[in-house]
Amino acid sequence: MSLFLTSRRLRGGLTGVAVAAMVLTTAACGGTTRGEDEGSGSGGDSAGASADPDAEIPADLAIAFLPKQLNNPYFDVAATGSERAAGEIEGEFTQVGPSEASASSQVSYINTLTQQGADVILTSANDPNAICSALDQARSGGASVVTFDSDTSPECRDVFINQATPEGIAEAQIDLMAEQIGGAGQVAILSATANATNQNAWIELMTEYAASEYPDMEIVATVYGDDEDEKSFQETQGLLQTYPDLKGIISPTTVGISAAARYLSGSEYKGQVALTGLGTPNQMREFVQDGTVTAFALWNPEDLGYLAAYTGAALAAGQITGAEGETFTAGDLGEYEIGADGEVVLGEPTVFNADNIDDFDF
Ligand code: RAM
Repeated sequence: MSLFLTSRRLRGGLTGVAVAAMVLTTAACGGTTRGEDEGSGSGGDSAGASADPDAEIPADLAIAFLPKQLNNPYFDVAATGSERAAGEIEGEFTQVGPSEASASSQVSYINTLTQQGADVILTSANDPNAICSALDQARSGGASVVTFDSDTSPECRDVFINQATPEGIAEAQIDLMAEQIGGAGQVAILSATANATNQNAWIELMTEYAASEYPDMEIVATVYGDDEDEKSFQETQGLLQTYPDLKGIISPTTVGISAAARYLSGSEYKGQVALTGLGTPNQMREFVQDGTVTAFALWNPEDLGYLAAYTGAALAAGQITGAEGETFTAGDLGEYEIGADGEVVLGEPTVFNADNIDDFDF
């Protein structure tokens, strides 16, 4: 079983946790690789059987970026990474997507991309299964499909670019909360949408990890802001009313954590109720500076988009088929290896706090 190669641009922060988690995940995922699945537009053969690592990336690849929703600052940053990669390989970049992150809202966009003959579709799935038949058609039509950020079921795409290991992401958030509340008390989770693959994986792992590592920390509720600013703001307010003894909120979504921070910063709970989770430094800076938030985490979404686009190009070129053990080069980020279940891990998340937040601009 091969280990994932991680980005050469690993950042500081969660080293121990994330590296240990990466090894654990690798050991835990066995079984199928993408190469055993049928229907890949890029081949779908066993490792190395039809991959040609030296194949040239053709010019003018039509590369489509389909986020969970438009106008989410996190995906806007990821799109700049994909667009930069597309520029480097002389591809044609387009972004399309729904205004809301509901389960099937991406289907019609995929169908249109298929009709237009997209070569590469990069998408973060709002639901593990809702877009599978649309993606099947796209792949039958010759498109290579790369999921990033939030996966579909593995058989629905060629490769998934995971931002970090789910264990690393989950444990980081629980450890950050434990540090901020002394490891004890009621904690609630403010998530994005109820069907999101990434959110649900992290919530399950956070719950397990908290129960085993911090028995005095009680996760009392999970609520959904649907990655809408106003709904996330209201859900935060509702949590504080419903749970007067609440010690902290974990929001594993950039939309949720920034809305929760805005609510807390203007309320009596500022500095009293801890808030952590996953946020962009640019959205969270003012709330770290005003004392609402001590520390939170994220990866670099631009790198995520950049790696996804290079992966799509490598698939379209035939450099890789999506099978475990294949390697390819993702521009400035260097070489990556495909792990079990057609998954590539970007690297480790970074923890942001008052000391380092000004070093980041995204
Ligand atoms: C939001 C989305 C996305 C998630 C980030 C952390 O922008 O829910 O899927 O990865 O937050």
